[in-house]
Amino acid sequence: MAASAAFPQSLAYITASGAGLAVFLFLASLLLVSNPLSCTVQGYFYKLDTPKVILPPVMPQDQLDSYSNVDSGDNKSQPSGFNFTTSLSGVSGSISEAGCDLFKGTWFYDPRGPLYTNSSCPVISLMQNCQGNGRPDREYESYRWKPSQCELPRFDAKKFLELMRGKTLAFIGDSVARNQMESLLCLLWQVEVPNERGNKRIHRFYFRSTSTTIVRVWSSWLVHQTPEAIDFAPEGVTKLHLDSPYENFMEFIPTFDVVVLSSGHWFAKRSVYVLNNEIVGGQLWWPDKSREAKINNIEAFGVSVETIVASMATHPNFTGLTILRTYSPDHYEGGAWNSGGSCTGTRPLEPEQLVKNDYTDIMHEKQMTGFHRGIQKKSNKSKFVMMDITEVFSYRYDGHPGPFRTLSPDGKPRTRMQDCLHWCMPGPIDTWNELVLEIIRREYEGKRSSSS
Ligand SMILES: *[C@@H]1O[C@H](CO)[C@@H](O)[C@H](O)[C@H]1NC(C)=O
Ligand SMILES: *[C@@H]1O[C@H](CO)[C@@H](O)[C@H](O)[C@H]1NC(C)=O
Ligand SMILES: *[C@@H]1O[C@H](CO)[C@@H](O)[C@H](O)[C@H]1NC(C)=O
Ligand SMILES: *[C@@H]1O[C@H](CO)[C@@H](O)[C@H](O)[C@H]1NC(C)=O
Ligand SMILES: CC(=O)N[C@H]1CO[C@H](CO)[C@@H](O)[C@@H]1O
Repeated sequence: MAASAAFPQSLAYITASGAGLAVFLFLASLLLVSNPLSCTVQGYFYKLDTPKVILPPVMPQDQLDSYSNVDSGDNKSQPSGFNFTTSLSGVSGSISEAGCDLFKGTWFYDPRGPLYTNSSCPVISLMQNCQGNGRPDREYESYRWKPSQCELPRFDAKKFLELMRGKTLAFIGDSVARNQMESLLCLLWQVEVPNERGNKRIHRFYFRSTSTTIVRVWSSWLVHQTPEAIDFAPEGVTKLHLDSPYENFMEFIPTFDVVVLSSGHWFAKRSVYVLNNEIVGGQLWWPDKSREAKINNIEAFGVSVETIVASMATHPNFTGLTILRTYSPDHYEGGAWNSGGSCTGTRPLEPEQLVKNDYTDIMHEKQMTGFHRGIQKKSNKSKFVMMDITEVFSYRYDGHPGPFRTLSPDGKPRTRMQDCLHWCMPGPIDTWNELVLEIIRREYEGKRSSSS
């Protein structure tokens, strides 16, 4: 795929078909709600380490935005206490616990089918309600994950609530975090309807039987962001302070027992990267080509992960368990989200069908590196687990809404822009919560057997 034009914004205008959408995008950008114009097809050259072109990030921009949330209000900045290096060593491998690697295995068909449907769960977002939006096939709902050396049990809502008695689990991050939280709510809903509490900054669902709270805090990048001009970056374009954690979340951290982190896809969006108050790079923003950027968006992602992990690992009052859910693979074929890309699978890929996605792979690698660097700084009693779903879910090109992300007024699915990033519900994303349950079980219940 060729590297694209020098003016990605105008390209985005052209490809965003429909004047209404373009006007919306334009107004939204004026309001600084977010930066909706940035995502477009673009090749990326690596100055620092890899002398190769990597396929561009693709992202269903309007969908990420229309998940209603932008990072909420507060913009107080936080001094950074961390010491970053930008050297680029790779780390790979996956966490194995209790003698069984949960992330090596196979997908299999389970005729029992999913644990809920679009009728038995009232909190499925329109965009994930694939059946409700007319998706004709449903075999994809019935695949389950089998780790090679052990079982991953079907989600047991009662067991989850019992393990989480009196505790709070928080999903922190982007729209994929929201997708996972809604999946968990659907799974739990089958045994108990929660009370909804909270506000725009922090959504809370409370399960009375066990005093368990499920929380969601929106944060696109997990680091501090500001709109104000800095040096040669004007007001308007988002500044990401890669060395400061997202402050709204840090404030609540001591009250969380389990935290599930989700980020990555927003690093394809336009923003300016700031380290130690100095501009070190920009994504889809670099006005002065004579300057050299010190880091690209992929490295910026790695630094952001190190920041958030380190800030949790050194927080004086945090004693909880942090689960870093690795980069969620998307599956656009034949184009990007806005240029006809689609995902048409109806069952998981076979191992020999898997196509490497260089962008996904390097995002995953940087995330791992950031994670390991972050936990090296650990000084408190918190725990960290990497939930390494990236490769496992690379097989699930069948699990996205694709064209069935919404119903058009005539009742037929829209095909103009597909969503091959988020996951249908019910669908593969329910497995993430089976993995979370298993990780929590090992943490709270499996202490005695974990060294066997
Ligand atoms: C925070 O944002 C408000 C407007 O929302 C602005 O008036 C204020 O100066 C900002 N403060 C900082 C520290 O960025
Ligand atoms: C920061 O890193 C440099 C280079 O690795 C090291 O020499 C220095 O001691 C570090 N500073 C702190 C405060 O950790
Ligand atoms: C659920 O999906 C079915 C198709 O399987 C559809 O007929 C029904 O309208 C959907 N219900 C909701 C509430 O989305
Ligand atoms: C940690 O807890 C102590 C005691 O409750 C409190 O004084 C302190 O401000 C807390 N620190 C942070 C960073 O929340
Ligand atoms: C319980 C515990 O070990 N708390 C430590 C967490 O880390 C901070 C420093 O970041 C220490 O001050 C706490 O004592």
